[in-house]
Amino acid sequence: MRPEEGVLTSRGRAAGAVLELLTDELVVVCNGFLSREVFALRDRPENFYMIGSMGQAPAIGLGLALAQPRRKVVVLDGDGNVLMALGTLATVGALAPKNFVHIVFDNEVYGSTGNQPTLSRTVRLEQMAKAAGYRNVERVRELDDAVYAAKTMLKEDGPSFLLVKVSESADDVGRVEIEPAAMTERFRTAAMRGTVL
Ligand SMILES: Cc1ncc(C[n+]2csc(CCOP(=O)(O)OP(=O)(O)O)c2C)c(N)n1
Ligand SMILES: [Mg+2]
Repeated sequence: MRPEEGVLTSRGRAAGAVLELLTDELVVVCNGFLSREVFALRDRPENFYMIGSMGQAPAIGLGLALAQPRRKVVVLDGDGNVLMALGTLATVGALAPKNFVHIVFDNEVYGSTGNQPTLSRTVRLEQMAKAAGYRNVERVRELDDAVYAAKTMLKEDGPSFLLVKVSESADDVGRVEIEPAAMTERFRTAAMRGTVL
């Protein structure tokens, strides 16, 4: 079902639609409710949930993308997270890994801590990414457009940045039910699969 004109889709629906597109990509998810939603929607060994450290997901994804150039790395991020570590946009833009896809679900709030407004309503994060040197940059408000852009970015050379405007209402989901050490170990195994050292 298409959301009403002007009404934004929930982040859970947008994230679910993006997750359906994935095959063997390595995924790094930012901290907060997005990690919980992704865990509930489509947990897989190729997912790394950044539990706790805000702003760090793209830095981890960048390291992975450089270490595994033949593997697509997808970072699922939030507006507050991006604003916390804006310098990482410059590092990604400067190093320009072709296999790096950065998808930001922008609800214009710090939703995980009580919907305090962020600056993403006025500061165009996708324009900052463009200025930093990301190769493909899109800003979308509709679910169909998000799916189309994500599908395209998963195929083409990056670095790519997709900003998806979503509503601030969060779905009711539980915590990430896997210990960080176990999650890291299974992620490491999944990331090394197929790698010839
Ligand atoms: C350094 C730091 N400051 C604050 C927090 C608390 N915190 C956890 S998630 C979050 C909000 C993240 O915002 P955003 O990326 O927009 O995601 P949303 O919560 O909207 O899903 C905050 C403030 C933290 N974990 N680390
Ligand atoms: Mg947010």
